[in-house]
Amino acid sequence: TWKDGLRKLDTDVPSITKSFVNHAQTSLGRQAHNLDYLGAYQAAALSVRDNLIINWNDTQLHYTRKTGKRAYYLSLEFLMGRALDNALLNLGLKEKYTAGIDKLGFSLEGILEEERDAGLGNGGLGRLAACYLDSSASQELPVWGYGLRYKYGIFKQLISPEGQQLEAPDPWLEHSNPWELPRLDVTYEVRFYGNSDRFTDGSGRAVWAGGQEVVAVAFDCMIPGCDTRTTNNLRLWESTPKRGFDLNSFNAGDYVRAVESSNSAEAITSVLYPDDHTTFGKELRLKQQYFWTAASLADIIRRFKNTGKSISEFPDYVAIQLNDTHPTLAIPELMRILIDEEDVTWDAAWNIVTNTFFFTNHTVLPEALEKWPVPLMEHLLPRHMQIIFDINMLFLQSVERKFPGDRERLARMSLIEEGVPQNIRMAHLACIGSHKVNGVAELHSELVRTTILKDFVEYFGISKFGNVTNGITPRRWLDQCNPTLSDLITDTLKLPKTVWLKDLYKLKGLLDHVEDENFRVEWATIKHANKARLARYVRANLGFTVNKDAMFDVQIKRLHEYKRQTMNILGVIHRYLSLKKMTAEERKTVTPRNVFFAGKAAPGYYIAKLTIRLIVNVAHVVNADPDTKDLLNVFFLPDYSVSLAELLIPASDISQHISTAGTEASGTSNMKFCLNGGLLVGTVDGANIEIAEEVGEQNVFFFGHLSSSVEDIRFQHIHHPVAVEEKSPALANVLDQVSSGLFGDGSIYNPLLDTIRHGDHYLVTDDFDSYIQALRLVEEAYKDQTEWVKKSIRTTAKMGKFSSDRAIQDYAQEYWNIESTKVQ
Ligand code: 26R
Repeated sequence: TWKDGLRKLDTDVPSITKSFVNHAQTSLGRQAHNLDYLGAYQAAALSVRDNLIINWNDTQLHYTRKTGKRAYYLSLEFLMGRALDNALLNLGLKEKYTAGIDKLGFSLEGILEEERDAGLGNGGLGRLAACYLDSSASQELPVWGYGLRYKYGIFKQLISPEGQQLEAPDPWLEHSNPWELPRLDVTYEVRFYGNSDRFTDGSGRAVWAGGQEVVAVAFDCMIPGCDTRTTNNLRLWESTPKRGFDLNSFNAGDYVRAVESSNSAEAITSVLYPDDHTTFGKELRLKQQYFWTAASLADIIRRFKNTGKSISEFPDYVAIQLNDTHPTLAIPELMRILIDEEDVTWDAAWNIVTNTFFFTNHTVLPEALEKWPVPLMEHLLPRHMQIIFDINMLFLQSVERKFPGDRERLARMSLIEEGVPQNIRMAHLACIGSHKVNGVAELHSELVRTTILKDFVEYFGISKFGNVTNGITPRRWLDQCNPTLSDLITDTLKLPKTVWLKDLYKLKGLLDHVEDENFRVEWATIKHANKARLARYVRANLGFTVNKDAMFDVQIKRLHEYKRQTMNILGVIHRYLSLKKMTAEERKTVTPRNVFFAGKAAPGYYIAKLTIRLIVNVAHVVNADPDTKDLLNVFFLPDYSVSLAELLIPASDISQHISTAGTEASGTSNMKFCLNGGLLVGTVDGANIEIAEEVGEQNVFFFGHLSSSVEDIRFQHIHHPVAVEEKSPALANVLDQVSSGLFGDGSIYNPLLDTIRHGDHYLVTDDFDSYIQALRLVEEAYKDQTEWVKKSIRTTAKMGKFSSDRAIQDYAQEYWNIESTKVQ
């Protein structure tokens, strides 16, 4: 019988070696004599996967039987990184696998290095989605993720000897992906183009027909929770041509055209757009968005209908979180399905929609607010364009009733921005179609309420607009990336590891040990070992020698003007110039510092690429100068990724989060550094503020103007410009040195330097002196190592709030209204 056939897994060491060998032999067709490390990784992954699949099957069956409310997280990006170590830790099997694999002559550490990162995201938004999946499973919440299975993830970054960023494709599936299950049984057809004809019966219904159809195929990825059997699902869609796709071309003998059209179906999920915080309005991206939201909604509705409940109960059983505006087409798509296919009236449909969706905004930068040209939408999705116009008309009528005669307000709030062409404002659509809207840190949520959605707060009332401060998973960002610190914490708190990992507020117990010298020595020794580990990586992969006894100062994030990597490198130059002026005696008092940068620039972002170039060329000069090379070194580590972050974060003494106040919605790496005992140098922005509230301002190096003055300062820049020389002579000198060729042909950098000399939208000039002062204070503080280590411990101890478990519980309770449920 079926039952007799079911596998039960034993997890003792002999069973683990047996399962590993079985997979090498019969899944991979390999033998002991020809099993290399890549093969060993695959065998290990398949063996671990067996555990995940069994838990995953049981979890899904449990959800189906229980039929309570579920939540779905729609994100165009999931920046997952590697899966094997994470699965082993969450299953609690790492030690046994280490032993079992060791017996076969492999090291687990070596095996883990063979895995490619799943880089299906750009930065903060994508990694946040990954942390939320880990927390949902760990908190035993019925949550699925929905995304796209890009054939190529975020590009591989190469740096030329001149310091230019080059982009290469990331064929991450090349070695096959053991962590996904192709579900050829789960497919949906998705239509593009064609015509939409409204019924003439006044029902508001329409028929959308013609155009092209493509097929979405599901690939399921297992998301294991920590210390629980709950294993949730991340469903990623792949686009394939519809069978018999463009058969007409075949019949006409035009084989090549038929193949071309099949290529165009596959193009939809071929590549992740590498743009971060800038919109381009590309048709293929809009196609991606619709393809993904249509397939996901069809899947969600099919699952709901299987429960036999009436469609009016949909919001009682389904909550859908929109990760930024990228999935906003889900709103008109659900309207379309309800009205055209389910025969629901407009008002009832709108009621269902606005009780189902929740919208998170992740940035207030104007250039990052999505807009789609009306003609493009009309062409690609004619029915959705009609629905959006209808939503807009009814909405504006209602605004007019509330604020009679306020024409300007109507223009500001309209879903349509006037112009040639007209544009659809996706954030407005996401806002009015959602039950609640939230920002990702206190300051950011307040900016959402008072700037980009101010009119909507006045219309809907304040209670629709909340805040959920971001969080990070302590499993990956402490236990996995810093195992020795994790062990020390476990020993010190005298709690089982999974207890504090799942209740991160328990870390405050570390405060009782701050005065214990032995503990402090162990703490510092671990930081030092993590620096040595990073130094070995840099030596082996880049060929540079890194002084592991220096202070490690790290800034790793996407390159962007608002994040001000430029200010950091100009600060480095300032320091270099000061060191050059010192006597040999004076230099002896200086703390050696290694400054690390890593991050990718959007391929079309010229200024960001120039910043990389400047960093690389400053590194060439500074690292080679005999006067300074023992005191100051600069490293740009190419191809930043989740895995590289796992190496860098545990090694940092300080990290830099220096965005112009009001521009970084939250930041999440700031939390990761602090969790690993690194201190912050930062502006009063995003989650830095809440971190300082938790750890105390005396443990954070704050500087710079506050967000409340930024607008005024920008106004001054435009109407009463003051030269850099007057505002910051120190900065003016640095700019002159760059221009005059200290780091190679200075003229190359003028377009970058001019952004500061003229306009200076990101206030580098205004903040530079206080930035340099903050770094001086860092150096002072670092000299007292005893006090420094105390600060480090106190910082880690106060990170409880920033666990993504807290964040996801907040969403579950205040937004989705879903409950934890234990898999039997
Ligand atoms: C191209 C356009 C549509 C686009 C705009 C913005 C594409 C991608 C983005 C990325 C934005 C939304 C993003 O990643 N924002 C970051 O979200 C993090 C998680 O909430 C925050 O920590 C971080 O501060 C914010 O910049």
